[in-house]
Amino acid sequence: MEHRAGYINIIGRPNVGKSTLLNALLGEQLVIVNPKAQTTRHRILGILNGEDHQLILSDTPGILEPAYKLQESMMQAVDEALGDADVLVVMVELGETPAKSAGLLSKAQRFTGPIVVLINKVDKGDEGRLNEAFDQWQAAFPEACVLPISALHGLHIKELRSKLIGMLPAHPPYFPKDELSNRDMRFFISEIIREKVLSIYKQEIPYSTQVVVNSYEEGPELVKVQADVVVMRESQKGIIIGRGGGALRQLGTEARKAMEKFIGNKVFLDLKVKVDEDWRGDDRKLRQYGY
Ligand SMILES: Nc1nc2c(ncn2[C@@H]2O[C@H](COP(=O)(O)OP(=O)(O)OP(=O)(O)O)[C@@H](O)[C@H]2O)c(=O)[nH]1
Ligand SMILES: [Mg+2]
Repeated sequence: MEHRAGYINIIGRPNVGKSTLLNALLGEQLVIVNPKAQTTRHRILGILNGEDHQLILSDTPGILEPAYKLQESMMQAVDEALGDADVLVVMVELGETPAKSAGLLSKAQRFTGPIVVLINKVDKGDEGRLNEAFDQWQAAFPEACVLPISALHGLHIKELRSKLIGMLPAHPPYFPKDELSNRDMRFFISEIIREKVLSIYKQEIPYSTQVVVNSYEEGPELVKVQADVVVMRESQKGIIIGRGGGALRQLGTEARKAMEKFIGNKVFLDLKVKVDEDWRGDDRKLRQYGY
């Protein structure tokens, strides 16, 4: 039996639904999803293993014009994904036009392998809008296969999964067949906390926050987690904590519940808030935080 394996790398503008798609294709909530843009900051692999195939999906940060060093690192993650893709998945959302997505186009059109263009969030529009979008994206990528989907509602996801498996080259597996990601539990735990920061706090706070998991100890009945919420300025620390500590308590409770769901065990979460001056603009600090 011939084995197929390869990298299917998903790129697109912020917030179009790349992480939602990764989860939908895997059939589990591996990576964080949020209505705010710039949720994903890293390239994260999700591995779908079958007897005769291994589909390695890459989630990537949304393509933007970088304004600070963290965003530069995010765009390096996108370039890396463009470099090793066997198949490139270009995700757009209904209403997005090629004319307005110059950054995405210039990156994707450099890719010489097979491309699948996904028009996501088709649940938000009617047939007329979809036909118009279909023609525009097919014209922008004449060689590509263009497919309408809804990652959130699972529309055409099964068909897409089969199609992607069929596009994989003959290759032995790249990873052990029981591996689901290139990231470890500490990473996903820190992402769960960051997702709650995105949903609880406003404006610049989520974009100035980094989460570090210092310890993760699995006991028989309880997992103990100690993590730092790192912000850029003293004033932001005050906002994270909130009046009487209320906001931090809410963050802790919501993050703990999400972790318990993810791990399938009870969690004791100890959260501390720290200031690291301008961490997102400093190469050395970014490297230290894993960017
Ligand atoms: N209506 C609708 N919403 C969707 C669909 N897919 C994703 N969304 C929503 O779009 C928002 C962004 O989804 P994400 O998966 O975080 O998007 P992303 O492209 O990974 O975003 P970044 O990581 O910020 O680049 C979330 O609120 C999702 O629930 C869809 O098919 N239909
Ligand atoms: Mg994402």
